[in-house]
Amino acid sequence: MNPGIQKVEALDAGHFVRVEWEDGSESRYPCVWLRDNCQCPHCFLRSAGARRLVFEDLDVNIVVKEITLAGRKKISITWPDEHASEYEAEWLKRRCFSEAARAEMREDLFLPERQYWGSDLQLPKIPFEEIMYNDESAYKWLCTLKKVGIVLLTGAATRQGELVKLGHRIGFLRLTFYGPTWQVQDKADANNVAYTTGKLCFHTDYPVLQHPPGVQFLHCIKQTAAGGESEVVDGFHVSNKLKKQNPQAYQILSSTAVDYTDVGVDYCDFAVQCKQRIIDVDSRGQAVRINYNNATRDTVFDVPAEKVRPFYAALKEFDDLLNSAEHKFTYKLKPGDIVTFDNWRVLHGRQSYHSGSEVTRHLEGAYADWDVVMSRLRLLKKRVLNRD
Ligand code: OGA
Ligand code: NM2
Ligand code: ZN
Ligand code: ZN
Repeated sequence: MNPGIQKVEALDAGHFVRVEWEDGSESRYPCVWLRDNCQCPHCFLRSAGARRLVFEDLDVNIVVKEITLAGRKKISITWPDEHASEYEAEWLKRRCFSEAARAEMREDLFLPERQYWGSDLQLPKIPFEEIMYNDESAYKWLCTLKKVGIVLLTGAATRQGELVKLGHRIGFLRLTFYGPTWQVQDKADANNVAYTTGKLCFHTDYPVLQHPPGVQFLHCIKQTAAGGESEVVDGFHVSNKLKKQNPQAYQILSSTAVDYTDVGVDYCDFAVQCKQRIIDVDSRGQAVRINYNNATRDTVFDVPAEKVRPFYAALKEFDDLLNSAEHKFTYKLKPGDIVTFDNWRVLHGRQSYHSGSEVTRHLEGAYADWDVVMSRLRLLKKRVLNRD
């Protein structure tokens, strides 16, 4: 860390600046980018950490007029209009355009590392108390949630309201039509299949929303004696398996827009419709979000008739892989447990249980957005790693 600069020079008729570091390595910075990112108070609002420079004022063909090295830790550039910019060595180093430096920055900002799992999952567990009061534990919780996709918090009180506290710990919860938090229990005239005693096959929650909740919390307040076991499966791991086993099925599921519907009343009345691909992929074809809930998949299916059966065949292959003993992990929530999981990656289900006159099973649920969770994770990381 803290590299010094050996030498600076302009290259390519002033369109690039080349920095030679003390360790002999070099970085090249395009001048248009340097001018765009001038850190002076005129161009950059320090208090907001944001650019003040307006794009109209940027000359995309700009070249340097003069460049000097100021004591190994800073470079100064004078532009053709005499505007002066200074850049610190450390700031430049972190923004190096080499493939390796960009990969490092990407990892630092987005923690893309994934640990795939199957029935061999060692369900990560942390006491609820610890993550609430200890920053290192909270950091560990969120890192594991990102990397593995599921963490069980243990020992919470067996009453409603613990998830609201958890929401405050990260920032805030995601409000949906089912309310700020919601009660999973057998209800008369249930407005969702989750609010019955029936089996829930593997699903992600809320694919009917354009931006489905990234993270889900389920707090067990009361658990029934027989049945009601939980199941989870790593949707990204299974997607990789499907791609290898049946590329055609993967292609269909990652390209067909499936209609979802949810109509009813809860927090307020709602009539939600959305089209989602069951396996959402990035530009490199890697699965980034599973959108699958068989209960809310619409009867309306906006595809040509001849594409229907091939779609069902593809979904059957995926569903069979999800349910294979090799891939799924079964456990039973105890009162005081809070399961936290990546709702874009982990599909979850539950076994049916018996209904009675009295409520024998009660979970309180809530959602959070990945933006909020990752934001808290970055702040905790900074606090935990900078404390010596
Ligand atoms: C749900 C759900 C799981 C359970 O409410 O969406 O998946 O164990 N519940 O009841
Ligand atoms: N609940 C649990 O997609 C869904 O309908 C998931 C949502 C009712 C808030 C269930
Ligand atoms: Zn400036
Ligand atoms: Zn669910």
